[in-house]
Amino acid sequence: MSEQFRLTRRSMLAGAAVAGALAPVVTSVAHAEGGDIKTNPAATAANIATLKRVKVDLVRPPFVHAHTQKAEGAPKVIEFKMTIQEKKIVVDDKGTEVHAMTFDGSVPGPMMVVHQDDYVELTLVNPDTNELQHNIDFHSATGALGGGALTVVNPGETAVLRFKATKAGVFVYHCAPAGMVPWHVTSGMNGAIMVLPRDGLKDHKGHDLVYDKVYYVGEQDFYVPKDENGQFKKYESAGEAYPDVLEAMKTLTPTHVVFNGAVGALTGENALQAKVGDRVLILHSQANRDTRPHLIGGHGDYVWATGKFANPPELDQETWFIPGGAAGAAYYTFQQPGIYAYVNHNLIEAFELGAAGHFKVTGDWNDDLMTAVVSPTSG
Ligand SMILES: [Cu+2]
Repeated sequence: MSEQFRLTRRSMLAGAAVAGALAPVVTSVAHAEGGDIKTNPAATAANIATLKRVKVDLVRPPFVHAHTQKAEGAPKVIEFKMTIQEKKIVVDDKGTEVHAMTFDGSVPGPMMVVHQDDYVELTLVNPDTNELQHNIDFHSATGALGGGALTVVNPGETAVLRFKATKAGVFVYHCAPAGMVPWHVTSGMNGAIMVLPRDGLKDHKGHDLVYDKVYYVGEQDFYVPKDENGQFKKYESAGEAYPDVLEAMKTLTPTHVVFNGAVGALTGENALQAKVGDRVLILHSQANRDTRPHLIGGHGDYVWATGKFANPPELDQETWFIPGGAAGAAYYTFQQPGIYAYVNHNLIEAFELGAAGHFKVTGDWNDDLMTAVVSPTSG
């Protein structure tokens, strides 16, 4: 058994994990320990040393850390740190539990923002209190499985990855350890990075699109095993749950499809806030499964459904399609006050499985846009 398949220093999960690790899908992960990748740090060190460094503290979604929309000055090295947390979370109001795997403790992991041609330098910490091996694959990065091959960290290990953000857009990142990729991703271990064009976002005519607010919605499908009575099962650990979760995953039928880690995580008191006139950028990722965001009573004025800013945005969208493994961006100026539902417009997933959030918008009502000419009246 090669070193790359060593899941954990703890033995508990060895049986299940090794079985998974031998799946043919991972045969391309020959570089998982970085062993046969030849890097040449000297070639780039001199260049990197001249660049300004900026340390960014990540924040919990749906919020996004402070950033400038246009880059200031030359490309920089943007330093991030994420600590992997394996933790039990409750994913609905019935107390259903998932042994989640998370970047920095949240599902999804935090949104990172840089500008095109900046260098992302991530310190990835896997504390020795964790049970599992993890890594990170950035869809925005080039080479080495998106960095997955260079960041395999066992409990107690830390890795530092640096990559150049050459392409502008919103991109998924996710954990992808050999043999366990879908388990880790559907256990919550995914997030997104936004690489802004250095000159900021533009509309279809090349004019600036400045946003007043940005929110990050991470959509997550969970596969919680059920017992013979149809009740969701509880487990002592991720390892104990693994065989049943694997069978539930293979049905391709999620038991929960949620925004930001749980049913109702973005509703009620946690609704996303805006005012009439606010220009809001909604970033939406789905690391595993297709989705189709829709703002009920609003629109996507400018939408990059697949999230890549070198393409002109589509205008005036009602619903947009984000394929699994991608992140999209929608820009909307709110016109009316009220509560808006923001949903996956597979309405079964929205209303029965959880894929819905709320925007709470304050301001004055515009009768010209809509008015109740005759309120519902009997007779
Ligand atoms: Cu992981």
